[in-house]
Amino acid sequence: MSVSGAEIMTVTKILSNDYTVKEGGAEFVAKARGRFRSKGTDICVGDRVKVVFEGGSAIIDEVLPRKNSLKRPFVSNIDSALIVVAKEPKPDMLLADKIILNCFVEGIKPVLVYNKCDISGPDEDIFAAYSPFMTCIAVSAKDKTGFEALENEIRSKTVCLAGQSAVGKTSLMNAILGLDLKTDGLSKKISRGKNTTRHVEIYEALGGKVMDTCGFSMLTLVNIEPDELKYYYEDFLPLQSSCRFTACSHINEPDCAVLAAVESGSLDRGRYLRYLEIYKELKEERKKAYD
Ligand SMILES: Nc1nc2c(ncn2[C@@H]2O[C@H](COP(=O)(O)OP(=O)(O)O)[C@@H](O)[C@H]2O)c(=O)[nH]1
Ligand SMILES: [Mg+2]
Ligand SMILES: [Zn+2]
Repeated sequence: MSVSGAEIMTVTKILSNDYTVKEGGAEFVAKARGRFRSKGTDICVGDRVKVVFEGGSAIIDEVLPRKNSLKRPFVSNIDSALIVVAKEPKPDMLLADKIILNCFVEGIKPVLVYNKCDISGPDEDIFAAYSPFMTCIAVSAKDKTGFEALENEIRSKTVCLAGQSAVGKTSLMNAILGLDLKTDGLSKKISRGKNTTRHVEIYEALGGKVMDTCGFSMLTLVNIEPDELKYYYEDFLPLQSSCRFTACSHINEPDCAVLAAVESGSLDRGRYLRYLEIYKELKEERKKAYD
């Protein structure tokens, strides 16, 4: 590592204005140039950055183009998002659907991880609704049920654990890595103020990288037209050609095959109602943007 030269490194942790950057065996706590602290140009965990050294300090000088990114959790350059739900706390499937939508828009593989299976088996309705179009695995951080499948989703990849507070993200991280990170579902308290939603940390595991993130709630936060929403519902796509109208949005059009599938019970009603909700939110966001 040359002192005067620049290095391309990965941001692995952000606390206030301290950015931990790593590459190979090297690790520094860097500051970022002022221009990266204004809204919309923030650096996130997962970013590949150019680090320069000035007067003995590491400075982030440039952020390389992102392969992809999520807004919440705010991370970049990931292969997949492990969306964790559990019997307790009650699953927030609207949040899960929004993360799944973000994943499909960004080309990230979403995986549904149903944790705490030692308490009760996985929710059959959730598996029936989601397993037709995405990988769903049932696990327990407590007794390591399902860990072979879970580890296969992590091996040699960069993945992020996402989902509500207290579903067991940090516990899963601990069980996978044999670590002892604080697990009370309240880890968000360790970061301050506006950084709460972006406290993320990367750990190396199974030849890959895992990012533990905090619980959060989420607005829609994808930049798509409401009428494009249907293209990111892989469970609706095979039905599209059976709708009467080619441009059917599956909202209130006559002879809609998606609605018919909901009525007949072959598509999950909850998933469809959340689709309507997200569609409505996207419409409202558009309206705000153009008002
Ligand atoms: N019974 C059971 N409890 C779990 C499991 N995983 C996590 N918990 C508990 O759920 C609570 C929240 O876990 P934590 O890992 O902090 O959740 P996080 O907020 O998603 O990181 C803790 O009390 C854990 O002990 C599990 O597989 N089984
Ligand atoms: Mg946690
Ligand atoms: Zn339709």
